[in-house]
Amino acid sequence: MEYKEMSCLAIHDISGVGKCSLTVALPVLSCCGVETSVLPTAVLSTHTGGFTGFTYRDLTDDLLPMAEHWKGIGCRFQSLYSGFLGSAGQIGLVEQIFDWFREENTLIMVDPVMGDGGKLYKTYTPEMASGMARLCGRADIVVPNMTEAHHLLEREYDPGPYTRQQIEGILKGLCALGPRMAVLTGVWLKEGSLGTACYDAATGEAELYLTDRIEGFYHGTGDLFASALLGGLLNGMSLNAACETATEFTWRTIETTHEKCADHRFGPKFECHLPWLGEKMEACRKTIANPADLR
Ligand code: PXL
Repeated sequence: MEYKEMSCLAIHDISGVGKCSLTVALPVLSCCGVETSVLPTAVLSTHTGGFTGFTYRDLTDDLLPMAEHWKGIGCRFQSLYSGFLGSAGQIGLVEQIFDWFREENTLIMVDPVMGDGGKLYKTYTPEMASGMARLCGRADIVVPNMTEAHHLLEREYDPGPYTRQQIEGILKGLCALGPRMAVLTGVWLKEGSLGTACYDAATGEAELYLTDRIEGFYHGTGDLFASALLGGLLNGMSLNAACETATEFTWRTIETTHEKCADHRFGPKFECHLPWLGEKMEACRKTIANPADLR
């Protein structure tokens, strides 16, 4: 099959209510002009962060048969993007799927979804820790929050504030696991700020993108940020430009969620900001003859 520029295989769960993972990745990547195929790792009634009584159907046994079928019909993807995984076994299968679909120019993004606010999610087991670090080692870019980064680096969680030096140390530690690029969320230097930081081991350059902190905890914003970041990179943005754009998109969404939603468990109110994101992507495409050449 012909190789498609701007295509993605997204490997995450699908949570029916509480916008996160695939229900965020699909609309955001589509809005960025990225043709997205999905490999659902599990089907849940809601995400696991804040609701009780959610249903959980594990799809581990379907992962390889689905991927085999795609191999058989000649599917190829420009990027592979993994997020929430349900078990240590699934991590090994995703590694195998990366091996099957990786080509010379494939961009592999791993969002090592494990926890937030210093705590691991209920479904995350200790044996998944080493597997997730190994999976990150197979990626070109990893996108953890501060909780996940500390866990991956086997450091005791530090809630912040952080110094630039600390943040650079974490970014470099993440790249030492194997990926060329690392992007951190939940970065802050002083009261009232919050944002992201990115690092490219090839250039040794680190950059921070800080915004005004909006009080509260917003489920699904990590998935929103990572998906917009990938969209930017596939459109030919530099790591810094993609990180800046994804940070602003996430901040705009949080502002709307803060204003309009009483219960943040139901997910970020991002839909009204998709046109803004789409315009940023289109503006970038217009300046670049062949986005794939720039990666
Ligand atoms: O947003 C991360 C995420 C993804 N998928 C599921 C989750 C969470 C976070 O709580 O529970 C099922």
